[in-house]
Amino acid sequence: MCADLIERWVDSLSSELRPSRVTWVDGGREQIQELLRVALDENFFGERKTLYELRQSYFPDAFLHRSHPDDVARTENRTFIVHNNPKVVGPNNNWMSPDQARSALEPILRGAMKNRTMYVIPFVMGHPDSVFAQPCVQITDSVYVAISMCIMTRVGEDAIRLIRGNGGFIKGIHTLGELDKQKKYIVHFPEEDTVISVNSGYGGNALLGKKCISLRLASYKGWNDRWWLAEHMLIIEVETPEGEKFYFTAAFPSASGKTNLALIESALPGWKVRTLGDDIAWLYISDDGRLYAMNPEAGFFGVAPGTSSKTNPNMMRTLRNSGSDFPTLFTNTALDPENQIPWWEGLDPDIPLPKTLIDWMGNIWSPDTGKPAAHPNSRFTVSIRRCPILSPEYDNPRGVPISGIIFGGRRSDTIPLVFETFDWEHGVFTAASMGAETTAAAEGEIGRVRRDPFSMLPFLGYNMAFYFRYWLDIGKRLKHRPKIFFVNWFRKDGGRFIWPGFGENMRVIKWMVERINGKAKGVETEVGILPDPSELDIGGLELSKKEILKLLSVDKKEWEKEIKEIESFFSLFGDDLPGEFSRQIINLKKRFGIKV
Ligand code: GTP
Ligand code: SPV
Ligand code: MN
Repeated sequence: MCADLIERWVDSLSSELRPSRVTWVDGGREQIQELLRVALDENFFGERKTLYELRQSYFPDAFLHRSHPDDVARTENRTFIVHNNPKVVGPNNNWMSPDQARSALEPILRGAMKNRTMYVIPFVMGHPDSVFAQPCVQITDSVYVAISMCIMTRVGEDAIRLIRGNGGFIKGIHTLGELDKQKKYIVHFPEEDTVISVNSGYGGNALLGKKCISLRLASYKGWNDRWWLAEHMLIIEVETPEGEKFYFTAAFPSASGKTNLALIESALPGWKVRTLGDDIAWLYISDDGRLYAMNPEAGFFGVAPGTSSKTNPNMMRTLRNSGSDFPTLFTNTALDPENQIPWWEGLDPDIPLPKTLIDWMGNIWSPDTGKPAAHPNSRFTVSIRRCPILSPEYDNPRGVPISGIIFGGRRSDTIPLVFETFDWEHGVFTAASMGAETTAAAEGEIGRVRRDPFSMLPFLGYNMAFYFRYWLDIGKRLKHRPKIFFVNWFRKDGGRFIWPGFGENMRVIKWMVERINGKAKGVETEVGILPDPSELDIGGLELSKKEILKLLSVDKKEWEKEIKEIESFFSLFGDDLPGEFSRQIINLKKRFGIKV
């Protein structure tokens, strides 16, 4: 009956899209090998091959894909939410009416898969035996996307079983179309559990299980269901030298450190971290009154530049690990043609700059171009099963109980290295006020500070004011509320990062654990509770006293500017903004001695 359900849907799509073949993807080892063969033989828009085989002895099972040079990041201004009521969609999203969506998409979809294969991919987001388990089916005419979906999600039998039980599934329709930038649309229909994405083949635009389904549709669903949340968060397990375990989630905007913190190799002896997820967390209120978290994905789609054994040794181990059924794809990295291995800026010392180098577009690269050889948003797609520090709890259908939620973003100034908020309401308000510098993960200007509440601005499927209210409400319903922390690894002095970051971030996590178990007292400031400098374990770091004070400083002038920007952002939401936020703004101003 369920196969019928999918088949009927596939039939109706086939008559619209007109593929020459339909291939059902089961995610099995043999079929993936077949898909890889297809991709290695295929021309990508007549310009280059879809996939290049790399030297397997360095990165096992590794392949390189070059996307269209105009299609290298998420495209927020072509991303839409369709709803009858624009108010539900909110000023944080691009709204489309159902009619507009139909008339924009229908002409593009008609015959779009002519002379192409349509891949039908049934998959589950969330542990298949968990309360979350969302069965989905994506169709695509990109074999690269089909292989990527097998790495990033749980493809196959479980999905079919769940669809049979459920009688329905989330639908993803993806076609490369002509890769015409003007006709690129990533359109979400939260009321119909559907996403349609056309004219892009890249990352979050095309792997629909990721941002489209697991954040935009899922956040809407969670809000409607009133018991769960879909968040742009990593999940880690922290084990103290005494063997006590704490679970944290952390939300940083795109390309701002989630994958790195998720796989952190602790710089502190005796302190261990294990990974549960690096990008998306689904959270729910459990019967025991705690907030639990689960990673709905099954792979990492990580930023390559900057990744090395110096910064992220556990990711290098993951990429060099063998023994998974899934290949590893590198997208838009550079290539060392002599050794057939990928290369990116920051890979030194693992692989020093090779004598000759092909850039991410396939041209011979030379340093005097002044441009990076790998695209700044070049990425690897790798199964989470390859990760040597994967927590066994990743396979626990219950998820893990969260003790602390961390928020952060790139800020050269204003935001201290770490602080804890006074309580849940203050935490929600502060997360809602977050600003961060933009990165190469999305098209547009890079390095501009914009408000990115909860690091969800590009990913929330409904009105952000309603989301703020929902977060406040969740706090009221929790018996044991996680503590809410803020971090900033990116504060600068004279153009240089003050904090060493990466493995050393463990020192900050340690302080959080000591706030949770009551060992650290902290110091109250205008913005929250900061560590007393003596409470931060900085032994062995080359940081001057002046630098520590700078990292922990709260500057009134900088905050006056910050508060103005927060108020101006909040004004977008008018009366929909929770009343609690006006009180929080007044209190914040009062603590700074600013007139209210
Ligand atoms: P998305 O996959 O886009 O959601 O990104 P992400 O949040 O997982 O970011 P990721 O960990 O991939 O980091 C992005 C960039 O930030 C990389 O180039 C890292 O080298 C850099 N980065 C990560 N952590 C730190 C840190 O602690 N300090 C500094 N200075 N840079 C960091
Ligand atoms: C992000 O941009 O936050 C990513 C990459 O994780 S993408 O899948 O392209 O959204
Ligand atoms: Mn992300």
